Amino acid sequence: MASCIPEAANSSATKTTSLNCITLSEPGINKSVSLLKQACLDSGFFYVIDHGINQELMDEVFTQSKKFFYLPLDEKMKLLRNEKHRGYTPILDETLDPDNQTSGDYKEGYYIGIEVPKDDPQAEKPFYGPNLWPSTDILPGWRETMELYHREALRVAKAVARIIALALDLDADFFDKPEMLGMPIASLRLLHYQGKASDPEKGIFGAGAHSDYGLVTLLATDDVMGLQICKDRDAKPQVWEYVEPLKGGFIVNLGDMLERWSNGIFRSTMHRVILDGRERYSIAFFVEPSHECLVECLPTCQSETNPPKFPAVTSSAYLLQRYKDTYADLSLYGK
Ligand code: AKG
Repeated sequence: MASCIPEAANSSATKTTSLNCITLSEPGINKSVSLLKQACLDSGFFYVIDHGINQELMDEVFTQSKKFFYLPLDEKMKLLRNEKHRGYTPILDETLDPDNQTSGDYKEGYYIGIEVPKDDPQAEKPFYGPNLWPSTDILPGWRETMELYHREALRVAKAVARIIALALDLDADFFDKPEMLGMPIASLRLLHYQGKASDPEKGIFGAGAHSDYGLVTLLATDDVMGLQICKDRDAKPQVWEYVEPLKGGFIVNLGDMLERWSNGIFRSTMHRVILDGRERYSIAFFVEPSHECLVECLPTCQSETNPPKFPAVTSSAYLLQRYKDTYADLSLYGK
């Protein structure tokens, strides 16, 4: 198994999963297609290395993220998320698994999307619009760091999407089309778990069990363990395994839209965050296709005996519903 995690680390913790490691460097691309395909059919999670984002930039995003979350709550609340899902999300704002949680997720976050100026007609559409930015007096250089990382992470996601396309027997540029990743709903989300210990029995989680919504998610984490995946959502009891952090690499998982495109062949795997009481930071980059993109079963994934399992849906309709199901109403904050 082509894992990036040394053998000793894998075997010392029995409940740590082993993930395939995909390189984005040219000489390894053919091998990457088969490793990625195997991972997509199995756990829906894999590591990505050699992605070309330098460690200084990754470190700087974590540094700037900490600076933001260290601000007093009233400063952060001035940037409370808006109806476009940009800005600050306080502790308990999101409840990813309402059926099994007794409170919201014990995490705070910050959403940054593709910047669409207010006077651009596209800004009318859900999820497009200008970002909310902390003042440069308080956090100089913050916006520049996040914008650079957003561009770089999108470049990496598009490279991963090309390998996914090949693994699905499609042309490599299948997801590059304007209606797909031309103007994606690509959200950088800074996350901070303040250290409340999780207690699954009592319904308390850093992040409740969920699958991601879009095409792929690139996740960078600090070295605090917390992410768990459940490969078989129908198993009783469910079996959860930790995913080991990988410094400098991304933990990548597939989202629901890819599961729908592939007729359930590629897996959008359930995951959650369980905390042992330590503080934890992570940086997620969610890649969802353009607003109007119609997500429907690919011709290569259906046949007479295997008809489409999911109805076609547009990217934004699917996302709006999922956000509605999991976020507190903005009116709770007097908005
Ligand atoms: C999410 O925000 O969807 C996550 O699953 C975050 C995972 C993590 O922080 O490790």
